[in-house]
Amino acid sequence: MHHFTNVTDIGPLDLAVKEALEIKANRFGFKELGRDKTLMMIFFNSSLRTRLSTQKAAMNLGMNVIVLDVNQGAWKLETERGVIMDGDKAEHLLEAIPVMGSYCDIIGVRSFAGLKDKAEDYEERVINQFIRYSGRPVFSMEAATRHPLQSFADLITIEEFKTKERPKVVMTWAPHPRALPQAVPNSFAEWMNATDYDFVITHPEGYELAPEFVGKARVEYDQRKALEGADFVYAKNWSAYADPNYGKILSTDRAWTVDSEKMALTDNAFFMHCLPVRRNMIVTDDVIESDRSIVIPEAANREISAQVVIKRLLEGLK
Ligand code: AN0
Ligand code: CP
Repeated sequence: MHHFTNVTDIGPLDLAVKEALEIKANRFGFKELGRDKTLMMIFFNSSLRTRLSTQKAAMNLGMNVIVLDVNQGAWKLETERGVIMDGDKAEHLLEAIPVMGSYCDIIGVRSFAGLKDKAEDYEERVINQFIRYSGRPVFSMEAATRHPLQSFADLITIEEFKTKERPKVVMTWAPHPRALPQAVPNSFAEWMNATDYDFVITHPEGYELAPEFVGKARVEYDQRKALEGADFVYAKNWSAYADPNYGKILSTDRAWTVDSEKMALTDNAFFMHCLPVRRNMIVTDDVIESDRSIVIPEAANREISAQVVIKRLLEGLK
């Protein structure tokens, strides 16, 4: 594997999950692979899980790790070409990227959507510039349109907890006070569509995701109907994708919050969320604290998904 930004980079999902479960049972079995190799993690946005789990995964593989928070201590970076740099930005991304590449063997990048210019976000300008100019294998730690390490961890978690061959997985929009990217739901849909699960998306009118991510999923506007018989409930907020409302909040209706009455419509479903989650906006305290909530093992699997990806990138270096 040379780069990891979406589901197609990982190849057959059954093999990826098999490798993940092997690594989970033997995390330190590949310590020689990363010896004297350096992972550089570049954060343009905040993180708890991605930062910690990815660093842990790299350490399991024997790597050295450097973390840079671009907005804390580095020079402010210009990302547009042709700009006369007489403002507050001291350095251009086009110099910063190859310099960063010169100090490491693999680069992880987190760069969220700006939610102002749809074309710019959906072109994935920042991570694509890292791929083009760093000279290193690059993986996404959540880019503008996808969060594949999260979706891979979600898939591993569903495979571990499912009791039916073909579970019903329902991704439901839920309210949130700030405008959030579509990366997590886009990516989750992309990975679920690559399985043979019964996959349903439910959201209020106006929150339709990009058709290339919705794919073959069933879209149901009635949340209660969507939840009937679900085996997994995957809650997430996202801002509008469709024009002219790109990046906007159209609703904060707490009638969409996942509560115990909604969970009672399911087939005793497991509750999932990528975290961080706002309680009593996205999900009530009792649901997230219930014995059907698997948000903690889901987050723990981020170490495993990251380790599979970094291992494969290390193998690709040879
Ligand atoms: C981010 C998002 O929704 O994309 C990161 C989730 C992993 N969430 C927030 O900014 C709250
Ligand atoms: N789920 C996730 O990516 O969390 P962080 O934003 O804390 O990394």
